[in-house]
Amino acid sequence: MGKTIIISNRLPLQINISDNKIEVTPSVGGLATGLKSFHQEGDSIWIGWTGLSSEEIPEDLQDEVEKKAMEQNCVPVSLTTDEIERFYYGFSNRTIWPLFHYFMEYTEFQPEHWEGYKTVNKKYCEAVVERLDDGDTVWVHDYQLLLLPEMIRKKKPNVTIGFFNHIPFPSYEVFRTLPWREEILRGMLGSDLIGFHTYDYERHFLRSVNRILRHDINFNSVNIGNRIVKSDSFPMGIDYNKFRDAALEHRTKPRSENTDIQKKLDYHKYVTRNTKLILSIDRLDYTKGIANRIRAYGYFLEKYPEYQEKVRLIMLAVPSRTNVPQYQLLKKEVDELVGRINGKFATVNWTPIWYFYRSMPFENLIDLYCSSEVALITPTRDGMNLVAKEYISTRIDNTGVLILSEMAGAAHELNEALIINPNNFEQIVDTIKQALEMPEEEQIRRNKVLQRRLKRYSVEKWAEDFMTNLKNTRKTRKAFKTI
Ligand code: GDG
Repeated sequence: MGKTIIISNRLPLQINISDNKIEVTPSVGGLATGLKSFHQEGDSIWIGWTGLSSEEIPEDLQDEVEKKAMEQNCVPVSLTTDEIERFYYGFSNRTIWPLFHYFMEYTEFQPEHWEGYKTVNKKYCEAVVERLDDGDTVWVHDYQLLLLPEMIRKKKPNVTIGFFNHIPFPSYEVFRTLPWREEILRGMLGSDLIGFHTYDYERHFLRSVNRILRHDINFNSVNIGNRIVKSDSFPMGIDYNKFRDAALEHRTKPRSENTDIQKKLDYHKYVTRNTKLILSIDRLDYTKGIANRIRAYGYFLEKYPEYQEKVRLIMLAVPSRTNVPQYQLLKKEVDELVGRINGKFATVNWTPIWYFYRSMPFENLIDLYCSSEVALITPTRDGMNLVAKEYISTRIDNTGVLILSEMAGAAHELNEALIINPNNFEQIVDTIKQALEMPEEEQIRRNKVLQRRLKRYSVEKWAEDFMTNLKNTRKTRKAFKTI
Protein backbone atom coordinates (compact mmCIF):
# COMPACT_ATOMS: atom_id res chain seq x y z
CA MET A 1 0.00 0.00 0.00
CA GLY A 2 1.57 3.25 -1.11
CA LYS A 3 0.91 6.71 0.20
CA THR A 4 -1.76 9.20 -0.89
CA ILE A 5 -0.88 12.55 -2.43
CA ILE A 6 -3.62 15.18 -2.53
CA ILE A 7 -3.19 18.13 -4.87
CA SER A 8 -5.30 21.25 -4.99
CA ASN A 9 -4.66 24.80 -6.13
CA ARG A 10 -4.52 26.03 -2.52
CA LEU A 11 -3.11 24.24 0.51
CA PRO A 12 -5.43 23.90 3.50
CA LEU A 13 -3.22 26.39 5.33
CA GLN A 14 -3.19 30.06 6.20
CA ILE A 15 0.26 31.67 6.18
CA ASN A 16 0.85 35.01 7.86
CA ILE A 17 4.17 36.82 7.74
CA SER A 18 4.73 39.84 9.93
CA ASP A 19 7.90 41.28 11.48
CA ASN A 20 9.88 38.53 9.79
CA LYS A 21 7.91 35.92 11.72
CA ILE A 22 5.88 33.20 10.08
CA GLU A 23 2.67 31.80 11.37
CA VAL A 24 1.16 28.77 9.69
CA THR A 25 -2.33 27.73 10.74
CA PRO A 26 -4.49 24.99 9.24
CA SER A 27 -7.60 26.25 7.46
CA VAL A 28 -10.43 23.82 7.99
CA GLY A 29 -12.55 24.05 4.86
CA GLY A 30 -14.90 21.29 3.73
CA LEU A 31 -12.32 19.65 1.50
CA ALA A 32 -9.72 19.47 4.28
CA THR A 33 -12.26 17.85 6.61
CA GLY A 34 -13.31 15.27 4.04
CA LEU A 35 -9.75 14.35 3.25
CA LYS A 36 -8.48 14.41 6.82
CA SER A 37 -8.29 10.66 7.24
CA PHE A 38 -6.36 10.22 3.97
CA HIS A 39 -4.17 13.26 4.50
CA GLN A 40 -3.09 12.14 7.93
CA GLU A 41 -2.49 8.56 6.91
CA GLY A 42 1.16 7.41 7.10
CA ASP A 43 3.45 9.58 5.00
CA SER A 44 0.66 11.11 2.93
CA ILE A 45 0.98 14.71 1.83
CA TRP A 46 -0.98 17.62 0.36
CA ILE A 47 0.62 19.68 -2.41
CA GLY A 48 -0.58 23.17 -3.34
CA TRP A 49 -0.01 26.90 -3.35
CA THR A 50 0.19 28.89 -0.11
CA GLY A 51 -1.84 31.83 -1.44
CA LEU A 52 1.24 34.12 -1.28
CA SER A 53 3.42 34.91 -4.28
CA SER A 54 7.11 34.00 -4.06
CA GLU A 55 7.87 37.76 -4.01
CA GLU A 56 5.75 38.13 -0.87
CA ILE A 57 7.82 35.58 1.05
CA PRO A 58 11.26 37.03 1.92
CA GLU A 59 14.04 34.83 0.55
CA ASP A 60 15.52 34.07 3.96
CA LEU A 61 12.12 32.84 5.17
CA GLN A 62 11.31 30.51 2.29
CA ASP A 63 12.90 27.42 3.87
CA GLU A 64 11.05 28.10 7.08
CA VAL A 65 7.71 28.37 5.28
CA GLU A 66 8.41 24.97 3.73
CA LYS A 67 9.43 23.50 7.06
CA LYS A 68 6.34 24.80 8.84
CA ALA A 69 4.05 23.62 6.05
CA MET A 70 5.72 20.21 6.18
CA GLU A 71 4.85 19.96 9.88
CA GLN A 72 1.24 19.84 8.65
CA ASN A 73 2.13 17.31 5.90
CA CYS A 74 1.85 20.05 3.29
CA VAL A 75 4.24 20.86 0.43
CA PRO A 76 4.03 24.40 -0.95
CA VAL A 77 4.33 25.07 -4.69
CA SER A 78 5.93 28.47 -5.10
CA LEU A 79 4.29 30.79 -7.67
CA THR A 80 5.52 34.16 -8.90
CA THR A 81 3.19 37.16 -9.26
CA ASP A 82 3.33 36.77 -13.03
CA GLU A 83 2.42 33.07 -12.85
CA ILE A 84 -0.47 33.82 -10.50
CA GLU A 85 -1.71 36.49 -12.91
CA ARG A 86 -1.67 34.23 -15.97
CA PHE A 87 -2.52 30.86 -14.42
CA TYR A 88 -4.93 31.81 -11.62
CA TYR A 89 -6.54 35.15 -12.49
CA GLY A 90 -6.01 34.48 -16.19
CA PHE A 91 -6.78 31.04 -17.56
CA SER A 92 -8.43 29.54 -14.45
CA ASN A 93 -10.70 32.47 -13.66
CA ARG A 94 -11.17 34.24 -16.96
CA THR A 95 -11.41 31.21 -19.23
CA ILE A 96 -12.33 27.97 -17.49
CA TRP A 97 -14.49 29.41 -14.68
CA PRO A 98 -16.82 31.51 -16.90
CA LEU A 99 -16.93 28.94 -19.71
CA PHE A 100 -17.78 26.04 -17.41
CA HIS A 101 -20.51 28.18 -15.80
CA TYR A 102 -21.99 29.10 -19.22
CA PHE A 103 -20.84 32.75 -19.09
CA MET A 104 -19.60 32.77 -22.67
CA GLU A 105 -19.60 36.57 -22.79
CA TYR A 106 -17.05 36.68 -19.94
CA THR A 107 -14.80 33.98 -21.39
CA GLU A 108 -11.42 35.13 -22.67
CA PHE A 109 -9.25 33.02 -24.94
CA GLN A 110 -5.78 34.48 -24.41
CA PRO A 111 -2.79 32.40 -25.53
CA GLU A 112 -0.50 33.93 -22.87
CA HIS A 113 -2.94 32.84 -20.13
CA TRP A 114 -2.99 29.35 -21.62
CA GLU A 115 0.83 29.28 -21.63
CA GLY A 116 0.82 30.35 -17.97
CA TYR A 117 -1.70 27.61 -17.14
CA LYS A 118 0.51 24.95 -18.74
CA THR A 119 3.65 26.24 -17.02
CA VAL A 120 2.05 26.21 -13.59
CA ASN A 121 0.44 22.78 -14.08
CA LYS A 122 3.98 21.58 -14.95
CA LYS A 123 5.27 23.13 -11.73
CA TYR A 124 2.69 21.20 -9.72
CA CYS A 125 3.64 18.08 -11.68
CA GLU A 126 7.31 18.45 -10.75
CA ALA A 127 6.41 18.87 -7.08
CA VAL A 128 4.28 15.72 -7.23
CA VAL A 129 6.63 13.51 -9.24
CA GLU A 130 9.55 14.31 -6.94
CA ARG A 131 7.63 12.68 -4.09
CA LEU A 132 5.82 9.95 -5.97
CA ASP A 133 6.54 6.19 -5.95
CA ASP A 134 4.94 3.36 -7.92
CA GLY A 135 1.89 2.10 -6.07
CA ASP A 136 1.00 5.55 -4.68
CA THR A 137 -2.43 7.11 -5.09
CA VAL A 138 -2.85 10.66 -6.31
CA TRP A 139 -6.03 12.75 -5.96
CA VAL A 140 -6.07 15.97 -8.01
CA HIS A 141 -8.71 18.62 -7.35
CA ASP A 142 -10.46 21.10 -9.54
CA TYR A 143 -10.40 23.25 -12.62
CA GLN A 144 -7.05 24.91 -12.01
CA LEU A 145 -5.28 21.56 -12.52
CA LEU A 146 -7.05 19.96 -15.48
CA LEU A 147 -3.76 19.14 -17.24
CA LEU A 148 -2.08 17.60 -14.23
CA PRO A 149 -3.37 13.99 -14.43
CA GLU A 150 -1.86 13.45 -17.90
CA MET A 151 1.39 15.19 -16.94
CA ILE A 152 1.79 12.90 -13.92
CA ARG A 153 0.78 9.81 -15.93
CA LYS A 154 3.53 10.46 -18.51
CA LYS A 155 6.21 10.56 -15.82
CA LYS A 156 4.79 7.83 -13.56
CA PRO A 157 2.59 5.43 -15.55
CA ASN A 158 2.03 3.04 -12.65
CA VAL A 159 0.44 5.27 -10.10
CA THR A 160 -3.31 5.50 -9.50
CA ILE A 161 -4.68 8.95 -10.33
CA GLY A 162 -8.06 10.39 -9.42
CA PHE A 163 -9.46 13.77 -10.46
CA PHE A 164 -12.45 15.61 -9.01
CA ASN A 165 -14.08 18.55 -10.76
CA HIS A 166 -15.72 20.86 -8.20
CA ILE A 167 -17.49 23.04 -10.76
CA PRO A 168 -20.00 22.14 -13.49
CA PHE A 169 -18.79 20.50 -16.68
CA PRO A 170 -20.60 22.33 -19.50
CA SER A 171 -22.47 20.79 -22.38
CA TYR A 172 -20.50 19.82 -25.48
CA GLU A 173 -21.83 22.81 -27.46
CA VAL A 174 -20.28 25.18 -24.92
CA PHE A 175 -17.11 23.21 -24.21
CA ARG A 176 -16.27 22.83 -27.90
CA THR A 177 -15.70 26.61 -28.18
CA LEU A 178 -12.49 26.30 -26.14
CA PRO A 179 -9.44 26.55 -28.45
CA TRP A 180 -7.53 24.12 -26.21
CA ARG A 181 -10.37 21.61 -25.77
CA GLU A 182 -8.35 18.54 -26.87
CA GLU A 183 -5.50 19.32 -24.48
CA ILE A 184 -7.89 19.85 -21.56
CA LEU A 185 -9.72 16.56 -22.16
CA ARG A 186 -6.47 14.64 -22.63
CA GLY A 187 -5.18 16.22 -19.43
CA MET A 188 -8.19 14.94 -17.49
CA LEU A 189 -8.00 11.51 -19.12
CA GLY A 190 -4.60 10.94 -17.55
CA SER A 191 -6.71 9.89 -14.54
CA ASP A 192 -8.05 6.44 -13.69
CA LEU A 193 -11.21 7.92 -12.19
CA ILE A 194 -12.82 11.30 -12.86
CA GLY A 195 -15.47 12.50 -10.42
CA PHE A 196 -18.21 15.09 -10.80
CA HIS A 197 -20.88 16.38 -8.43
CA THR A 198 -23.74 15.27 -10.67
CA TYR A 199 -24.60 12.74 -13.34
CA ASP A 200 -25.35 15.57 -15.82
CA TYR A 201 -21.83 17.00 -15.58
CA GLU A 202 -20.44 13.52 -16.08
CA ARG A 203 -22.59 12.97 -19.21
CA HIS A 204 -21.49 16.34 -20.61
CA PHE A 205 -17.87 15.37 -20.10
CA LEU A 206 -18.28 11.95 -21.70
CA ARG A 207 -20.07 13.42 -24.70
CA SER A 208 -17.26 15.93 -25.22
CA VAL A 209 -14.70 13.13 -25.00
CA ASN A 210 -16.63 11.16 -27.57
CA ARG A 211 -17.28 14.03 -29.98
CA ILE A 212 -13.93 15.76 -29.71
CA LEU A 213 -11.43 12.94 -29.15
CA ARG A 214 -13.55 10.20 -30.78
CA HIS A 215 -12.92 7.77 -27.94
CA ASP A 216 -15.47 4.99 -27.42
CA ILE A 217 -17.63 5.35 -24.36
CA ASN A 218 -19.15 2.33 -22.72
CA PHE A 219 -21.63 3.52 -20.07
CA ASN A 220 -19.17 5.33 -17.76
CA SER A 221 -15.89 3.99 -19.11
CA VAL A 222 -13.70 5.62 -21.73
CA ASN A 223 -11.49 3.34 -23.75
CA ILE A 224 -8.39 5.36 -24.58
CA GLY A 225 -6.50 2.50 -26.26
CA ASN A 226 -4.06 1.34 -23.63
CA ARG A 227 -6.20 2.14 -20.60
CA ILE A 228 -9.75 2.43 -19.36
CA VAL A 229 -10.74 5.67 -17.64
CA LYS A 230 -13.79 5.61 -15.38
CA SER A 231 -16.06 8.50 -14.55
CA ASP A 232 -18.78 8.78 -11.93
CA SER A 233 -20.80 11.23 -9.90
CA PHE A 234 -19.95 11.84 -6.23
CA PRO A 235 -22.07 14.66 -4.80
CA MET A 236 -19.91 16.35 -2.20
CA GLY A 237 -21.36 16.52 1.33
CA ILE A 238 -20.58 18.69 4.33
CA ASP A 239 -19.07 18.10 7.74
CA TYR A 240 -22.56 17.50 9.10
CA ASN A 241 -21.55 16.92 12.71
CA LYS A 242 -19.46 20.07 12.86
CA PHE A 243 -22.40 22.26 11.76
CA ARG A 244 -24.86 20.37 13.91
CA ASP A 245 -22.68 20.62 17.03
CA ALA A 246 -22.02 24.32 16.43
CA ALA A 247 -25.76 24.95 16.09
CA LEU A 248 -26.48 22.99 19.28
CA GLU A 249 -23.86 25.00 21.13
CA HIS A 250 -25.36 28.19 19.68
CA ARG A 251 -28.73 27.25 21.08
CA THR A 252 -27.57 26.47 24.58
CA LYS A 253 -25.14 29.38 24.95
CA PRO A 254 -26.14 31.93 27.64
CA ARG A 255 -27.34 35.17 26.03
CA SER A 256 -24.48 37.09 27.66
CA GLU A 257 -21.97 35.01 25.69
CA ASN A 258 -23.57 35.73 22.33
CA THR A 259 -21.52 37.32 19.57
CA ASP A 260 -22.14 40.97 18.73
CA ILE A 261 -23.87 39.94 15.53
CA GLN A 262 -26.21 37.60 17.39
CA LYS A 263 -27.02 40.31 19.93
CA LYS A 264 -27.90 42.69 17.10
CA LEU A 265 -30.02 40.04 15.37
CA ASP A 266 -31.93 39.38 18.60
CA TYR A 267 -32.37 43.06 19.35
CA HIS A 268 -33.74 43.87 15.91
CA LYS A 269 -36.07 40.92 15.93
CA TYR A 270 -37.35 42.19 19.25
CA VAL A 271 -37.87 45.83 18.27
CA THR A 272 -39.40 45.02 14.90
CA ARG A 273 -41.69 42.35 16.38
CA ASN A 274 -40.37 39.21 14.80
CA THR A 275 -39.24 40.43 11.45
CA LYS A 276 -38.35 37.31 9.52
CA LEU A 277 -34.86 36.96 8.15
CA ILE A 278 -34.07 35.81 4.64
CA LEU A 279 -30.45 34.75 4.37
CA SER A 280 -28.11 35.00 1.41
CA ILE A 281 -24.46 33.85 1.65
CA ASP A 282 -21.97 33.48 -1.19
CA ARG A 283 -18.60 34.54 -2.49
CA LEU A 284 -19.27 37.67 -4.53
CA ASP A 285 -19.33 35.82 -7.85
CA TYR A 286 -21.42 36.44 -10.96
CA THR A 287 -22.35 32.75 -11.10
CA LYS A 288 -24.19 33.02 -7.78
CA GLY A 289 -27.04 35.16 -9.15
CA ILE A 290 -26.64 37.79 -6.40
CA ALA A 291 -27.75 40.83 -8.40
CA ASN A 292 -30.91 39.11 -9.64
CA ARG A 293 -31.64 37.89 -6.13
CA ILE A 294 -31.59 41.47 -4.84
CA ARG A 295 -33.79 42.61 -7.72
CA ALA A 296 -36.25 39.81 -7.02
CA TYR A 297 -36.32 40.76 -3.34
CA GLY A 298 -37.05 44.39 -4.29
CA TYR A 299 -39.83 43.22 -6.57
CA PHE A 300 -41.18 41.03 -3.74
CA LEU A 301 -41.48 44.10 -1.47
CA GLU A 302 -43.31 45.89 -4.25
CA LYS A 303 -45.64 43.03 -5.19
CA TYR A 304 -46.46 42.12 -1.59
CA PRO A 305 -46.24 45.45 0.29
CA GLU A 306 -47.77 43.84 3.39
CA TYR A 307 -44.32 42.31 3.92
CA GLN A 308 -42.58 45.66 4.22
CA GLU A 309 -41.13 45.97 7.73
CA LYS A 310 -41.89 42.25 8.23
CA VAL A 311 -38.87 40.75 6.48
CA ARG A 312 -35.21 41.56 6.08
CA LEU A 313 -32.69 40.21 3.60
CA ILE A 314 -29.42 39.59 5.37
CA MET A 315 -26.73 39.29 2.77
CA LEU A 316 -23.16 38.14 3.29
CA ALA A 317 -21.01 38.55 0.18
CA VAL A 318 -17.46 37.35 0.62
CA PRO A 319 -14.85 39.25 -1.46
CA SER A 320 -13.47 37.03 -4.19
CA ARG A 321 -11.07 37.37 -7.20
CA THR A 322 -11.08 41.12 -6.79
CA ASN A 323 -8.42 41.45 -9.53
CA VAL A 324 -10.81 40.24 -12.23
CA PRO A 325 -12.82 43.06 -13.91
CA GLN A 326 -16.19 41.24 -13.88
CA TYR A 327 -15.96 40.84 -10.11
CA GLN A 328 -15.25 44.56 -9.70
CA LEU A 329 -18.26 45.39 -11.88
CA LEU A 330 -20.46 43.01 -9.94
CA LYS A 331 -19.39 44.64 -6.67
CA LYS A 332 -20.44 48.02 -8.04
CA GLU A 333 -23.76 46.64 -9.28
CA VAL A 334 -24.54 44.97 -5.93
CA ASP A 335 -23.59 48.10 -3.96
CA GLU A 336 -25.91 50.16 -6.15
CA LEU A 337 -28.81 47.72 -6.00
CA VAL A 338 -28.63 47.44 -2.21
CA GLY A 339 -28.50 51.23 -1.97
CA ARG A 340 -31.44 51.63 -4.33
CA ILE A 341 -33.69 49.16 -2.51
CA ASN A 342 -32.75 50.39 0.95
CA GLY A 343 -33.28 53.97 -0.23
CA LYS A 344 -36.65 53.15 -1.72
CA PHE A 345 -38.22 51.06 1.04
CA ALA A 346 -36.44 51.87 4.33
CA THR A 347 -38.40 53.36 7.22
CA VAL A 348 -37.11 54.80 10.48
CA ASN A 349 -37.56 51.39 12.07
CA TRP A 350 -36.49 49.14 9.27
CA THR A 351 -33.77 48.60 6.67
CA PRO A 352 -34.85 46.01 4.07
CA ILE A 353 -31.31 44.69 3.38
CA TRP A 354 -28.41 44.22 5.73
CA TYR A 355 -25.40 43.83 3.52
CA PHE A 356 -21.96 42.65 4.67
CA TYR A 357 -19.13 42.63 2.14
CA ARG A 358 -16.53 40.64 4.06
CA SER A 359 -15.72 37.19 5.31
CA MET A 360 -17.03 36.31 8.75
CA PRO A 361 -15.67 33.94 11.40
CA PHE A 362 -17.31 30.53 11.53
CA GLU A 363 -19.31 31.29 14.66
CA ASN A 364 -20.96 34.28 12.98
CA LEU A 365 -21.84 32.10 10.02
CA ILE A 366 -23.61 29.82 12.49
CA ASP A 367 -25.40 32.84 14.01
CA LEU A 368 -26.75 33.71 10.58
CA TYR A 369 -27.78 30.16 9.68
CA CYS A 370 -29.50 29.64 13.04
CA SER A 371 -31.33 32.98 13.05
CA SER A 372 -32.76 32.96 9.51
CA GLU A 373 -36.20 31.62 8.75
CA VAL A 374 -35.46 31.36 5.03
CA ALA A 375 -32.30 30.80 2.98
CA LEU A 376 -32.44 32.18 -0.55
CA ILE A 377 -29.85 30.59 -2.82
CA THR A 378 -30.21 31.46 -6.48
CA PRO A 379 -27.07 30.73 -8.51
CA THR A 380 -27.40 30.74 -12.28
CA ARG A 381 -24.87 27.87 -12.23
CA ASP A 382 -23.14 26.20 -9.29
CA GLY A 383 -21.19 22.95 -9.18
CA MET A 384 -22.80 21.93 -5.90
CA ASN A 385 -23.39 24.79 -3.37
CA LEU A 386 -22.48 23.79 0.15
CA VAL A 387 -24.16 26.79 1.80
CA ALA A 388 -27.56 25.20 1.04
CA LYS A 389 -26.50 22.02 2.83
CA GLU A 390 -24.96 23.88 5.75
CA TYR A 391 -28.13 25.92 6.32
CA ILE A 392 -30.28 22.79 6.58
CA SER A 393 -27.83 21.04 8.90
CA THR A 394 -27.95 23.87 11.46
CA ARG A 395 -31.75 23.88 11.81
CA ILE A 396 -31.87 22.14 15.18
CA ASP A 397 -35.64 22.46 15.66
CA ASN A 398 -36.14 21.47 12.00
CA THR A 399 -37.81 24.72 11.04
CA GLY A 400 -36.55 26.95 8.22
CA VAL A 401 -37.15 26.97 4.48
CA LEU A 402 -34.52 26.57 1.81
CA ILE A 403 -35.20 28.18 -1.56
CA LEU A 404 -32.72 26.72 -4.00
CA SER A 405 -31.93 27.26 -7.65
CA GLU A 406 -32.37 24.24 -9.88
CA MET A 407 -29.02 25.22 -11.46
CA ALA A 408 -27.08 24.25 -8.32
CA GLY A 409 -25.74 20.70 -8.21
CA ALA A 410 -27.22 20.50 -4.69
CA ALA A 411 -30.76 20.74 -6.12
CA HIS A 412 -30.42 17.16 -7.39
CA GLU A 413 -30.20 15.90 -3.82
CA LEU A 414 -32.28 18.46 -1.95
CA ASN A 415 -35.65 17.90 -3.63
CA GLU A 416 -37.56 18.79 -0.47
CA ALA A 417 -36.31 22.39 -0.73
CA LEU A 418 -38.37 24.91 -2.72
CA ILE A 419 -36.68 24.61 -6.09
CA ILE A 420 -36.78 27.63 -8.40
CA ASN A 421 -35.50 28.72 -11.80
CA PRO A 422 -33.21 31.69 -11.00
CA ASN A 423 -34.25 33.45 -14.21
CA ASN A 424 -37.94 33.35 -13.37
CA PHE A 425 -38.58 36.49 -11.33
CA GLU A 426 -42.26 35.87 -10.68
CA GLN A 427 -41.49 32.39 -9.46
CA ILE A 428 -38.77 33.58 -7.05
CA VAL A 429 -41.02 36.29 -5.66
CA ASP A 430 -43.96 33.95 -5.13
CA THR A 431 -41.68 31.31 -3.64
CA ILE A 432 -40.36 33.82 -1.10
CA LYS A 433 -43.97 34.39 -0.05
CA GLN A 434 -44.63 30.65 0.05
CA ALA A 435 -41.55 30.17 2.23
CA LEU A 436 -42.53 32.91 4.67
CA GLU A 437 -46.01 31.43 5.00
CA MET A 438 -45.14 27.74 5.07
CA PRO A 439 -46.71 26.01 8.09
CA GLU A 440 -44.18 24.81 10.63
CA GLU A 441 -45.24 21.17 10.30
CA GLU A 442 -44.43 21.27 6.61
CA GLN A 443 -41.04 22.88 7.25
CA ILE A 444 -40.23 20.19 9.80
CA ARG A 445 -41.37 17.39 7.54
CA ARG A 446 -39.22 18.60 4.66
CA ASN A 447 -36.14 19.34 6.75
CA LYS A 448 -36.16 16.02 8.54
CA VAL A 449 -35.80 14.23 5.23
CA LEU A 450 -33.07 16.60 4.06
CA GLN A 451 -31.14 16.31 7.30
CA ARG A 452 -31.20 12.54 7.23
CA ARG A 453 -29.75 12.62 3.74
CA LEU A 454 -27.04 15.16 4.60
CA LYS A 455 -26.02 13.21 7.67
CA ARG A 456 -25.73 9.98 5.73
CA TYR A 457 -23.69 11.38 2.84
CA SER A 458 -21.25 13.63 4.72
CA VAL A 459 -18.03 14.98 3.27
CA GLU A 460 -16.11 12.13 4.93
CA LYS A 461 -18.37 9.61 3.22
CA TRP A 462 -17.90 11.44 -0.08
CA ALA A 463 -14.11 11.23 0.16
CA GLU A 464 -14.21 7.61 1.26
CA ASP A 465 -16.52 6.72 -1.61
CA PHE A 466 -14.27 8.39 -4.18
CA MET A 467 -11.14 6.76 -2.77
CA THR A 468 -12.71 3.29 -2.69
CA ASN A 469 -13.77 3.64 -6.32
CA LEU A 470 -10.35 4.98 -7.25
CA LYS A 471 -8.58 2.08 -5.62
CA ASN A 472 -10.91 -0.35 -7.40
CA THR A 473 -9.72 0.99 -10.75
CA ARG A 474 -6.41 -0.77 -10.05
CA LYS A 475 -8.14 -4.11 -10.43
CA THR A 476 -9.72 -3.02 -13.73
CA ARG A 477 -6.32 -1.83 -14.92
CA LYS A 478 -4.72 -5.19 -14.12
CA ALA A 479 -7.57 -7.06 -15.81
CA PHE A 480 -7.29 -4.82 -18.90
CA LYS A 481 -3.56 -5.53 -19.18
CA THR A 482 -4.10 -9.28 -19.19
CA ILE A 483 -6.68 -9.23 -22.00
C1 GDG B 1 -16.88 25.62 -5.17
C2 GDG B 1 -18.02 25.46 -6.19
C3 GDG B 1 -18.94 23.61 -4.77
C4 GDG B 1 -18.82 31.41 2.90
N1 GDG B 1 -18.74 32.60 3.48
C5 GDG B 1 -18.03 32.45 4.61
C6 GDG B 1 -17.67 31.10 4.71
N2 GDG B 1 -18.17 30.49 3.63
C7 GDG B 1 -18.02 29.05 3.33
C8 GDG B 1 -19.35 28.34 3.37
C9 GDG B 1 -19.10 27.17 2.43
C10 GDG B 1 -18.05 27.70 1.46
O1 GDG B 1 -17.52 28.90 2.03
C11 GDG B 1 -18.65 28.06 0.11
O2 GDG B 1 -18.90 26.87 -0.59
P1 GDG B 1 -19.89 26.78 -1.85
O3 GDG B 1 -20.05 25.36 -2.21
O4 GDG B 1 -21.18 27.39 -1.47
O5 GDG B 1 -19.24 27.66 -3.00
P2 GDG B 1 -17.79 27.89 -3.75
O6 GDG B 1 -16.88 28.65 -2.89
O7 GDG B 1 -18.12 28.54 -5.05
O8 GDG B 1 -17.18 26.42 -4.02
C12 GDG B 1 -19.26 24.94 -5.48
C13 GDG B 1 -17.69 23.73 -3.92
O9 GDG B 1 -16.60 24.28 -4.65
C14 GDG B 1 -17.26 22.36 -3.37
O10 GDG B 1 -17.05 21.44 -4.37
O11 GDG B 1 -20.03 23.29 -3.94
O12 GDG B 1 -20.29 24.72 -6.42
O13 GDG B 1 -18.29 26.68 -6.86
O14 GDG B 1 -18.55 26.07 3.11
O15 GDG B 1 -19.64 27.97 4.68
N3 GDG B 1 -16.99 30.60 5.75
C15 GDG B 1 -16.63 31.48 6.74
N4 GDG B 1 -16.92 32.81 6.66
C16 GDG B 1 -17.61 33.33 5.64
O16 GDG B 1 -17.84 34.55 5.60
N5 GDG B 1 -15.97 31.03 7.80
